[in-house]
Amino acid sequence: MDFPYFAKLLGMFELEGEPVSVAECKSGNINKTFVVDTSSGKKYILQRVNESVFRNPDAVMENIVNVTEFLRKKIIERGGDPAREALTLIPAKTGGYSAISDDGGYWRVYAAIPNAVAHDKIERPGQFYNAGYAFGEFQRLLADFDATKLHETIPNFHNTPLRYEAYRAALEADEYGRAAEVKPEIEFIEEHKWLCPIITEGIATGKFPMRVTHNDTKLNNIMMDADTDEAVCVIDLDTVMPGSLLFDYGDAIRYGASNAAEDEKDLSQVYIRTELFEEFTSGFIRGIGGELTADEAKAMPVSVAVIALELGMRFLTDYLNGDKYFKVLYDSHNLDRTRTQLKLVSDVLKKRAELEAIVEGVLKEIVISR
Ligand code: GN1
Ligand code: MG
Repeated sequence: MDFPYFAKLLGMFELEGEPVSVAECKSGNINKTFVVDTSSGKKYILQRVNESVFRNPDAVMENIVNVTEFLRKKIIERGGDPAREALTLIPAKTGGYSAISDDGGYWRVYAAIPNAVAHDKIERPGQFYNAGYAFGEFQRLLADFDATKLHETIPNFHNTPLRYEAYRAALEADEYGRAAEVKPEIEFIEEHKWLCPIITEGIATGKFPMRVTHNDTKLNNIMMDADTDEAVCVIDLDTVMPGSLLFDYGDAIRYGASNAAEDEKDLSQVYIRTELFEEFTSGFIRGIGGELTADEAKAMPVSVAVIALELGMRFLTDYLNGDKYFKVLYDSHNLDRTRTQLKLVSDVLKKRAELEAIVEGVLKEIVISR
């Protein structure tokens, strides 16, 4: 893909000015993302939706349009700046918000959010509190969104027992002859498979209410003000679907409170930083306006282990299947990622009582300050 390729593609969207440069943004394991500078000074984010992951990209776009419109109204009502705090999709010249490139790719363009950055890791105290607040608030703002309007863009996305079944099927097939080298991981998953049904069963019995959730709450899915670290906008709405609060909470902590990156090879560096756990929890519960049930609160720490195990199994499944789902930079990338997630599972379980006490402490503080 060279500059003329992008110029032609961008010509299909209503941009202000002409594109002058296009640079790939490497973060993100699924879609391809590019930052576009234009002659008008406006910046844009160009994305190719991965259609082997999102089988119905039109449904993804419909969800994003609906959710974004809804959030934009709420942001205006509270006196916020919708140009910064809500995503702005750029219309395609032929209608809608997507265009197909000559090679058949499905593309969309967002206006870049000025003076905001996405962090891959926590750099300063307070950032993770802000992230927690933003993801909590995201659920609160969507509490009265009509969930029947949402397409299920990836069915069973956080169905952990089904993720286990998929992993077992990949293991049995062992198409790439990789099963022999993952014996310790197989054993670990067997020992911990009791975690799999915790959230799905809670949903089935009504213990954990269904909400509209983000479902991919990595730290870098929040744009933060470059100067103040204030959380400006929640991005990557591709997987917004009905779900449990615990999906978003567990996923955010397993990523952002980990001391190391998702593909760290030195496992002694991989553990949950309890001070970050506390920051996020405090922000999240406040962001959601304290509107969570006692059962949800109690399950917060263990949900981190559930989601880490789920993602560990997803990475291992992909490793066994020949690395077809997640972008990989080297042969054993998915295996390294598997190992960090499994390490987090054991660390969370080891610290479970301490983490539960932190959640209780945060809840008490909120009750007192009310
Ligand atoms: C993928 O592309 P990205 O980084 O936003 C994945 C998430 C995983 C994450 C792990 C649609 O998200 O579920 O948690 O990688 N998204 C999809 O890094 O599968
Ligand atoms: Mg993302």
